[in-house]
Amino acid sequence: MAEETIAAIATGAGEGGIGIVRMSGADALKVAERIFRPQRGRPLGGRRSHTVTYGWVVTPGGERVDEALAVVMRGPRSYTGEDVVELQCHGGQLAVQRVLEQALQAGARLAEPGEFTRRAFLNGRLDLSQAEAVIDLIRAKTDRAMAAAVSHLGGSLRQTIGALRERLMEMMAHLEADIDFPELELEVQTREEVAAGCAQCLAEVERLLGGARAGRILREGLRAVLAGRPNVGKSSLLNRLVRENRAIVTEIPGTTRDVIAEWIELGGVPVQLHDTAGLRATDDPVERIGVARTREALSQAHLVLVVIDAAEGLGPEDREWIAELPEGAARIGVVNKIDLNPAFDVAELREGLGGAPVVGVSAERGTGLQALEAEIARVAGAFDASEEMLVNARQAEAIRRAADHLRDAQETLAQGLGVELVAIDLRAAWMALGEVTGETAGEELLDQIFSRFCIGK
Ligand SMILES: Nc1nc2c(ncn2[C@@H]2O[C@H](COP(=O)(O)OP(=O)(O)O)[C@@H](O)[C@H]2O)c(=O)[nH]1
Ligand SMILES: [Mg+2]
Repeated sequence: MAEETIAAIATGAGEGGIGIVRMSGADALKVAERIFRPQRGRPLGGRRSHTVTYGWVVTPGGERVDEALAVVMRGPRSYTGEDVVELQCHGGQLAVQRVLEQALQAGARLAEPGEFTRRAFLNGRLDLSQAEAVIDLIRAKTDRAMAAAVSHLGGSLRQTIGALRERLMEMMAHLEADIDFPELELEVQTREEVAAGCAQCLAEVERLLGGARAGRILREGLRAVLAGRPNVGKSSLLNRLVRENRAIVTEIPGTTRDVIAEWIELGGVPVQLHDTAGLRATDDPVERIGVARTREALSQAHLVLVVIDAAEGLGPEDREWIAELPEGAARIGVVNKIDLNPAFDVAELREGLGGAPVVGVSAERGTGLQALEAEIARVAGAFDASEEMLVNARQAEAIRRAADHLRDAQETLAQGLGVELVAIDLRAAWMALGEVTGETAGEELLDQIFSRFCIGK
């Protein structure tokens, strides 16, 4: 069954130099021919692929709607793999809207969100990891997130997953031969080979999962929390780091009651910096809620900036809350108000923080801030991974299931159970990995993915 021809505005809303209306499908050229008059020469249907024609978009009555360039790209050498025509007209809201209306009247249907890319996927022009990279690229907010999307768009994840699945397929074929011809007594050798293969695949899969955390931080940002006793200068530090008077600073302890979050970018990684209420026991009901919120922010932190007042040093109350910090979070000791006590012994604090880096700063004078930023950037950089490894949450979930099945296979082998049981585990891993590239993705999953797209993409 031939797919309907779809049309949509492919450029963003608002005014621009040009606006593009895109059409794709078996009748794209026919529809375009009805609404586009070339200035001279043959009608669009007679033009060669990948050529540009100057002319006018017209109504059925021949009235001019807009001046335009028509780009003809015949399938399969087009984005969707189908015949595609793009009409590049003037970038006003009304101009593109009126051109689109002509296309819809001439027989095209309005495209659904992501429908062009979905067709590209269904026609084998892209795999699912590349299709997802299209939307990640459009939404990228930092250089690294963009580089990861470009890498996936180029097929890096497709290749990695493809190679893994091929390897699994080979191992399954070996096992099938054993199951079908047990009299050949190949089993001992096969078991060893499959065990080695499983270990290799698992190592590769775990490498990818290592990138999942980094990918998440790139997309969602590194959560860094300023914590410490009241009045040590947390709010002053936030204001310095975001270069703006965002948080209220006073000499009155307990000024900050709610958690304030601001974004900065360090080392290509978005960092969400949280200022918090000081950690202390208090009778003030509002401050108590603030302290509870601080603890909540701490429990979700990737990085805790442990702020100490240089004039006071590390007290017993500090040791208490530091001991309760979440295991997984990185730490940086920040000795503020170093202007008041330039002789502060930094080594003492480093010890109290289990060897974490410590920097001396003065939020008031602005000293030591570069060193602090460099330390934060270093922590952010620890979530560095090659771009190809920066898989998204959906991909990570499928890869994690593949890892589980591979571990099951290892277990089954170790227990000396039948090879047909090992084959079942390997097949399950192979299926799970296929969800990343889309070979084994169901309709529902595709709906879910492509509904995140914008119309016209
Ligand atoms: N001398 C000095 N005073 C500071 C410094 N940083 C902050 N302060 C002062 O310390 C007090 C508390 O600061 P604030 O940022 O509100 O602390 P917070 O309660 O931890 O958020 C204010 O009076 C600030 O002016 C610093 O580096 N040196
Ligand atoms: Mg404060």
